[in-house]
Amino acid sequence: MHNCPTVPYNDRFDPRVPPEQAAAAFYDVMRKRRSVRMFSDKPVSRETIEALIRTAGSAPSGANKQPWRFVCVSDPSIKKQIREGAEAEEREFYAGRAGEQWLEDLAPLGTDDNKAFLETVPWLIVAFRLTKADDGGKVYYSSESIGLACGMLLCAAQHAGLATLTHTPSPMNFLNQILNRPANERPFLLIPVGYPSDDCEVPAAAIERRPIGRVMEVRA
Ligand code: IYR
Repeated sequence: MHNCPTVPYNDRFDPRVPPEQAAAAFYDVMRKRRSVRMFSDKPVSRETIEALIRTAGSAPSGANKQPWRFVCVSDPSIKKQIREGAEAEEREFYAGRAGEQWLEDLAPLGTDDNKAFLETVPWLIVAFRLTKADDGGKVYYSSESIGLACGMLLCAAQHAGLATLTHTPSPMNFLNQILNRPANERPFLLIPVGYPSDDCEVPAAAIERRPIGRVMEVRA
């Protein structure tokens, strides 16, 4: 690294917790995550949401351009508009736009075009990918970058004891209109964040994870 000012870094790791233990503990938190579609209306503080967004915003990004914006909605009238916009798209999706194969693949999840949870849940986080930086400059690997940021946001929410869904009504441009976003912002994911409802259930069919041997290949 030439001509690049640096700061010490290796003092920021805690040598007392062995990685085996820390990794297993984190896995234990994350393995319990499920996509939730039955939310409680129990409030979540703005402070909590801000910490989740700070975590997301700490993700690596191409040339550190941070090509993301997270619009956090708790206003009931905006949540209602988002529900209506999403349900309008989903009605067409389930009525045929998805095609037979896709609908067949979704059948075990039991999803449909009713998205009442978009109004019940205390927060909707709408992740927008920036196609250009706010100053009009270039961004790099923006899909990878915002994907990483959203992944970290999901981890942070799970770690905080909150449930999430990665909701992708398609197309999602209605979110630009409702949330008044500029042309350099493309909706990427709609992430409801809250507590599961008391009667929350999730599809039994989606519980199985592929075994490690199918997910991981080792060359040691
Ligand atoms: N967006 C629709 C359909 C849907 C698509 C996929 I791929 C899923 O994993 C789940 C649902 C909906 O939210 O119902």
